[in-house]
Amino acid sequence: MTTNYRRVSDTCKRHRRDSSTMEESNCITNQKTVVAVVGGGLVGSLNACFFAKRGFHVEVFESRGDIRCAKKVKGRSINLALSHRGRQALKHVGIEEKIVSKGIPMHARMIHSLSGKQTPIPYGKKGQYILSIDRANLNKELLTVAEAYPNTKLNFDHKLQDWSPETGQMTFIRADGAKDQIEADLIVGCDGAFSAVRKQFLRRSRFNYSQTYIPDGYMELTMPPVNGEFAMEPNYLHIWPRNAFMMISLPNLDKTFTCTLFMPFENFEKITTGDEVIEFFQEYFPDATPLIGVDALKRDFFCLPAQAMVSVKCSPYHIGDKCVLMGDAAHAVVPFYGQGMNAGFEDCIVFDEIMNEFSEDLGAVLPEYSRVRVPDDQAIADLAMYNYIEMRAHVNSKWFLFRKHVDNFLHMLMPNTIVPLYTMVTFTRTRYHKAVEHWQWQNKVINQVLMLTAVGATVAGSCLLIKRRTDVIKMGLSAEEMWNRILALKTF
Ligand code: FAD
Ligand code: EGU
Repeated sequence: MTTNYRRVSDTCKRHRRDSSTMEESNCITNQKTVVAVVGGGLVGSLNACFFAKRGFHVEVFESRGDIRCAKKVKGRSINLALSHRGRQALKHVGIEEKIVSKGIPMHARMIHSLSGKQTPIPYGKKGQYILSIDRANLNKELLTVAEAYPNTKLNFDHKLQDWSPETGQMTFIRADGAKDQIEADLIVGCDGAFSAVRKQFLRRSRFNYSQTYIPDGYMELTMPPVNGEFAMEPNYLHIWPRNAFMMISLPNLDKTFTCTLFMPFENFEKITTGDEVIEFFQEYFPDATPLIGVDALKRDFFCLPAQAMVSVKCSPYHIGDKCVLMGDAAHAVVPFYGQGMNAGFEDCIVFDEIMNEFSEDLGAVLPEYSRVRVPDDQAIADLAMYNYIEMRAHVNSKWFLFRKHVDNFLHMLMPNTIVPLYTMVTFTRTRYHKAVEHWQWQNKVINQVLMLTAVGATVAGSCLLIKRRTDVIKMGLSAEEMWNRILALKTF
């Protein structure tokens, strides 16, 4: 085996030298700090824009090839919910409109009950909506914007193998097995949940790290158009809440929907034949089954195995003035709040704000970034995990509707005091940990109000009972069921 080490001066350092001899006015990289962004995914490519905007010399290293050259993967268009925090970050680098124009607004959730009944629940007022965005397209656009800066270079097919916290020297492996050694002043780890940059953090003292796999896997299925039109109402986030099973569906520009089925691996494993798939879907998602298509289901269910979901927390996010983690590399969250990318994008804004505050003094900026951002990322990681547990424990479609109506009703009564948690998370830049604090406070208030209401209702009910001993069982909910629900509210 031959290992070919390219010299450091072949890459970054060369850029520095070249630019000093070039006459072009936009080559101001002479003497500039070299920032290596490891990972050209969503957060890496956006971060490259943030650093490029400041005039740093930016090198992006991505292990895969250029996704803009990749052939289309037909039938699988994976989408994401983009909300306020993510949009604000895109705005900072001037591409909010470009991205938003290719997104599909979702003004409400559409809850599908087992019987096929669909109930919309708005996200908020008219202007409050989230966007369904094509992940691959977003990544492509971000790469193109980053590349347009003269002081940015994209290096595909560069997989980080290791790096040195002492020197900042990185070793990359190329597709042909060749190795590249590259030096940078600042390494920004945006290489996702299984970050290679983070490995050096794990070797250090006083670095906190935890990762948790949830028992569920997810599987993405495509719902094709019907007669050239969307098979369901397009401007909604469709949800089939079934306790341990859940399906979520977001619209795509090509009039398909991407349905994501969340289910314990144990249950995935029990389904081994095409007929069992149909049986399962007919039982839990009868309305969606013909729309996805029986034949497609039988085929696609076995195309790819269910994917795992991991929650990662760590702190601090930096090593000296040399390296910092952002996005999933710093905080992978389970997808049950639709915030992973949004939080990663907000990381970039927060870092940018601190860069302004500390005049780009990396020795001061990096510790401050860890100090400010860790509590917020941990709060959203906890919230997402909490919502996963909550949805599994007792969220069927009726309960989901009930909870959202209670939230919205109280918000309507006291718009400034009671703000639903998802509203603070999704439509504001309230610090995640502050949103949690406010939520815990208002839950106390809500519980007290509900308790009083329940007591009042019980008293009133008793009076009625004494007056006329009619059939109380006629009420949709038994008193015991109602009481259990009120108790369950305490955990929200
Ligand atoms: P990634 O997107 O993982 O990118 C990391 C990049 O680094 C990749 O391009 C990878 O090739 C590269 N890389 C990895 N290792 C190396 C290496 N050694 N050297 C060089 N490059 C490397 N978020 C939302 O905001 N809204 C949603 O609706 C939403 N839905 C989701 C649904 C599901 C089912 C899942 C699993 C996640 C969802 N998320 C959502 C979360 C979102 O996908 C992530 O938070 C987001 O992709 C994180 O971006 P990133 O750039 O940090 O990491
Ligand atoms: C999961 C997977 C509804 C995309 C959380 C809501 C999600 C998304 C919710 C996926 C849910 C759950 C919220 C948004 C969003 C809701 C939210 C979850 C987008 C509390 C592509 N979640 N998601 N909450 O309120 O705040 O509608 O894969 F089912 S968007 Cl789990 Cl707002």
